[in-house]
Amino acid sequence: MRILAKDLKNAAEKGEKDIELSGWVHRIREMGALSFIVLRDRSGLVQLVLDKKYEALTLESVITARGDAALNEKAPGGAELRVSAIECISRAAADLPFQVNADATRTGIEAILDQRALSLRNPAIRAIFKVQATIIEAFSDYLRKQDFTEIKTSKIVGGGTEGGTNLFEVEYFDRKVYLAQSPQCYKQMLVASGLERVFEVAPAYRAEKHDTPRHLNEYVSLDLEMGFIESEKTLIELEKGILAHIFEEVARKNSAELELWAKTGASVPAPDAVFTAPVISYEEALKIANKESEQKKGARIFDINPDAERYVCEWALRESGIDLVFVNEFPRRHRPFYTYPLDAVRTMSFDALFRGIEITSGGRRQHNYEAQLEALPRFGIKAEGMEDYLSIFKYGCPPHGGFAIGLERLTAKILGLANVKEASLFPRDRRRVTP
Ligand code: AMO
Repeated sequence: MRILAKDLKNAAEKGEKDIELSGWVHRIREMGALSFIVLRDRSGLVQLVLDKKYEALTLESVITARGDAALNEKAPGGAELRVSAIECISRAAADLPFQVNADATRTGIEAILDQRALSLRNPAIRAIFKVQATIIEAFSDYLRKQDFTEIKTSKIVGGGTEGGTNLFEVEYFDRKVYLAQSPQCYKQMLVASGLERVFEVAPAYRAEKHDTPRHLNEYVSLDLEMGFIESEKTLIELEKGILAHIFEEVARKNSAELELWAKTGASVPAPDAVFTAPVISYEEALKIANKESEQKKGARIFDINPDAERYVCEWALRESGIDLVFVNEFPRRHRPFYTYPLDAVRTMSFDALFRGIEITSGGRRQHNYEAQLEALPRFGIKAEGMEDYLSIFKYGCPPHGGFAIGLERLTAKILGLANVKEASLFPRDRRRVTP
């Protein structure tokens, strides 16, 4: 009978015989005439005991072992397989360029990323993507239950949406197009199409030249957009519900994965605590950040920069017991052209800051055709080329808004990873386009 590593103890308790396990050779230890092999499959690690040396076996070879299950308190998982036959299905070359069974928290990021195909075999490194899968599933499920429709929009676009020059140019037959910085215009169009509530999980592209622990050139954006809202406050409440559900699901499904990153402080906040996260204005956030900064560095802060994000999160943790905080009412000069104004200076926009970093931006959008036309030049944008987008406002569009959560940032903060690149399967940075 073929079983998984995680089920061996149960099989041992039942005294099951002639069991088969298949997987990779994680570790080999020889003691006298006995060999102890740790086998790794998708469910975990188990110990195999052989009463002879298996000279030809190498680390990372793929094997099938048969034998009887037996309880053994000293073995990982509390059981072992007493092997009667072993078959090497795919022998790994002995010159492994990455030590798969090493402690991931002590392995350098460059080695991890250079050897991605092998580093993903490390249980802790692979665990990052189990947690990430739960985040995507919980985000999507929560929204489906709220009557949101999942969409997939094109990543090849005619122009930018988020401002700035961080666009990747692509040759498209005989003309230049760009990789989408976000699905912003499309998600708004789809709200106006009558879908009203949409979400998308897809890559977004930013030609950021700087290499920082918080930026990727390709990241996964958890986007949503909904019609008939009055202000960003509805969106903040929605995001609280989503985050609480994500944290609940990660705690429920991924306790083993969190355990593998215990050294870096992996944990999720209690779902209930999410609802107590403070909502403060941009002005208040700046005041808080400056108070902290004056005490610590003596430097003035003029914008919600990475230092300010950290300070405001530390404040939120002290004030409300959770290092999650929503900052709203950003000044118009700091937000993209599509943002809805609150007054002459402020907008109905917000960011979510979690454990010291911005994980979300969002807000209500301008849905008035004339007002949008008038605003464009102030952002240095020409209406020509934007006709498709602008027509949604011209021909009837409800008040609406939405936001986007950066998947890698949220994953990294849950697991205590120092760099978002660790939370991207095949990260793209200025130098790295392989594997
Ligand atoms: P923004 O540009 O702030 O907003 O992006 C939203 C969230 O995406 C993540 N993010 C990134 N993660 C890794 N590397 C990057 N280079 C990167 N850039 C952004 C962050 C950020 O908070 N259209 C709006 C969203 C909206 O209003 O709906 C937008 O894209 O977590």
